[in-house]
Amino acid sequence: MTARRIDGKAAALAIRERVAAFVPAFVGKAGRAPGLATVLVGEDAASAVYVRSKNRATAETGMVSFAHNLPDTTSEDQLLQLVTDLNADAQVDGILVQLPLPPQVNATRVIETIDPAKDVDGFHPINAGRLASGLPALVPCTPLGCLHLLKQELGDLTGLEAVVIGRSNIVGKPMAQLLLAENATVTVAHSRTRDLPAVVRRADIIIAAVGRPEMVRGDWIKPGAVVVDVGINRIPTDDGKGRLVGDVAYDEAADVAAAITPVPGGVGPMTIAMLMRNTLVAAHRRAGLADPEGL
Ligand code: NAP
Ligand code: L37
Repeated sequence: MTARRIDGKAAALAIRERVAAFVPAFVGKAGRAPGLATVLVGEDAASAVYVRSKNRATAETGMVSFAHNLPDTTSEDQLLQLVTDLNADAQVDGILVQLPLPPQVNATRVIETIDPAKDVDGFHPINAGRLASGLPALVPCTPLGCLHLLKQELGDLTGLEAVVIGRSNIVGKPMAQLLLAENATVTVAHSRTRDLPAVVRRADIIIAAVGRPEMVRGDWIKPGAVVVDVGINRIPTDDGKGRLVGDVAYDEAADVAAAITPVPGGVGPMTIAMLMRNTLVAAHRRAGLADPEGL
């Protein structure tokens, strides 16, 4: 075990404290605190945990959270109506609709209905397009958190070989755009990639966002690489509680890598910290104030 363990919990706490420090000045200028509306539909256990953490972090940061918990029988029209109401609500700066949504609801339609200025998840096509075009955008929280950890570990990423495993709109694609904007040389791998181990062996930076427990093995990793493990997989244990593991075989990888994020305690807490950041930024832009500096 030679790799440095990247402490996402500590980095996330530091970001949340910095966000909190901006809130009183915002209240002074805008006459209200930044507000985040969360929308949880149905009973997905993991989603319920994450949304509760997000609401708690919002309050701890001095912002206001508006929690909407809807039954899994909610129709698409009902959800679109709620989003339309939140778009029109002046107290709400950020709208987060937690995915996955039940099958009767078309997630794309819901995302496209969110006001791009309130899209703190950065999932609206306007924000995805702005990110890809190098324009100011709201950027998805998980890749933003990964980038923060990478820059903390490596400083300038210019010229480094980055391999992103996974091409989802939530993680893989925006991650690739952020790395490209930092002048890394970026490869995006996916389920049709031929000889994934050989592709990953080229990488100075590995981002694993697949959803397959411990798929990335130690012998896929170039000595000295930095590994960011986005995967959250619950695997069964004898006591019935289950155990969280990432997409990377941690112990094997830690013998080869220079630094690696653990699961839990790595990217997960950063996702929530970056949501706080995006909510603060959205509030400033909506109030006609300059972006908070040094976040
Ligand atoms: P997703 O939408 O299911 O995408 C998974 C990606 O992995 C797809 O692009 C898929 O390829 C690729 N893939 C699947 N099997 C593969 C294989 N055998 N080899 C190479 N690539 C393969 O998942 P996601 O939303 O991006 O999430 C990925 C993981 O991150 C999940 O474990 C999720 O729980 C976790 N996550 C964590 C956070 C956090 O805050 N820590 C946030 C979001 C997600 P195709 O496109 O070809 O199907
Ligand atoms: N913004 N994020 C946004 N929108 C969505 O629709 N699905 C989704 C999404 N994903 C998300 O919230 N992911 C996420 C994953 C893990 C954590 C938080 C958010 C997290 O806090 N993880 C902890 C462990 C939590 C646990 O024990 O289950 C960690 O340390 O990794």
